[in-house]
Amino acid sequence: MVNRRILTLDEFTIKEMRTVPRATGELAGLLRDIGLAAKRVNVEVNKAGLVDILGDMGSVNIQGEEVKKLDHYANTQFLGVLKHGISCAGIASEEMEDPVSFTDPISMNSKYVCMFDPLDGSGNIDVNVSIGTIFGIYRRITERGIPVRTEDFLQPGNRQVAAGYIIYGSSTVLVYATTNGVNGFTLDPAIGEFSLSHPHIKCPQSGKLYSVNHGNFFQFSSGIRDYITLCQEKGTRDGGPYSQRYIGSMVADVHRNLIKGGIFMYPGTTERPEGKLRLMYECNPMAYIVEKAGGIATDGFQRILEKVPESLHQRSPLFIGSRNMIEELSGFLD
Ligand code: P6P
Repeated sequence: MVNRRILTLDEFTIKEMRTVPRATGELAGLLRDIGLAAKRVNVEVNKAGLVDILGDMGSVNIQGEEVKKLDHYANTQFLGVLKHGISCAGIASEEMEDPVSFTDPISMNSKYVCMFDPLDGSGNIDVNVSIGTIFGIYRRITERGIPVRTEDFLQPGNRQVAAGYIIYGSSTVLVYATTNGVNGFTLDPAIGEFSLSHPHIKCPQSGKLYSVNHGNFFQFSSGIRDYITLCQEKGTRDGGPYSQRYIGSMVADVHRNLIKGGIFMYPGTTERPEGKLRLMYECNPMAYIVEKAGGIATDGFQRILEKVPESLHQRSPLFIGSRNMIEELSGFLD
């Protein structure tokens, strides 16, 4: 007997589509395509220590960072599945300097484009720490039937129609958000399908976890330093200890804080005033997800989702998580 309460990702996206008047099924199909590519990436991530797919490809990506072979493999998987699907007209990725437009007639007639960080936290691959994929989905603004252009990708985050991430960790979890809310799916090896495990995710309004790279402490503004000090004092002063949790893999840090409540911070520093994280395919998708779950995401001065992008790979400071914690932080920022 099939347990109808534990829907697979495919069943859930179709069920969600059926609630949307005039839905064509393209978005549901796109999410299923992403789930398929994620399963292929998951296989390689899980055996990365066993085969010679680990380690540096020797090349560097446009960020000037060493490209691990899994980064390249993951980018190829998402590119390949979406190119041969029927729901995506093109993708942009951390691994590619320019967006790729799919040029077959069916793809060119698709109404969606995707932004990807195909394997975030890849520096952790060699030490078996959770890593992840981040994606954001937009309606193209150029007319259907022609190749997409850069302006299809340079849209504010509040123009996303869906966003999500996959964590390749102790289990493999896919979380995605649409206007209908945020839901999480855990890969069930028994059937090889993502199965609904975290329905209707809500970000707790408050939390006791704060995530930041303390190594940058003296490069932060005084306001940020004062807020971090408050988090440490609260541990002794106000109702139970705060804990500092920082994995160095944003997908894992944000996912934990989304579920348990907390704040993740990657502020600007004296060396990097705009911070390290990329606006289009790290900050925007995570901001969309966390805000759909009731949290907040800002760059310290404005909502991430309202930032008008100027370039595909631009960076942004990021403060994201529980509403009360972000609002408390804002009091420290001039
Ligand atoms: P740092 C991983 O490289 C990443 O892009 C994010 O996943 C992570 O949160 C951040 O960088 C960690 O950066 O400077 O603290 O090592």
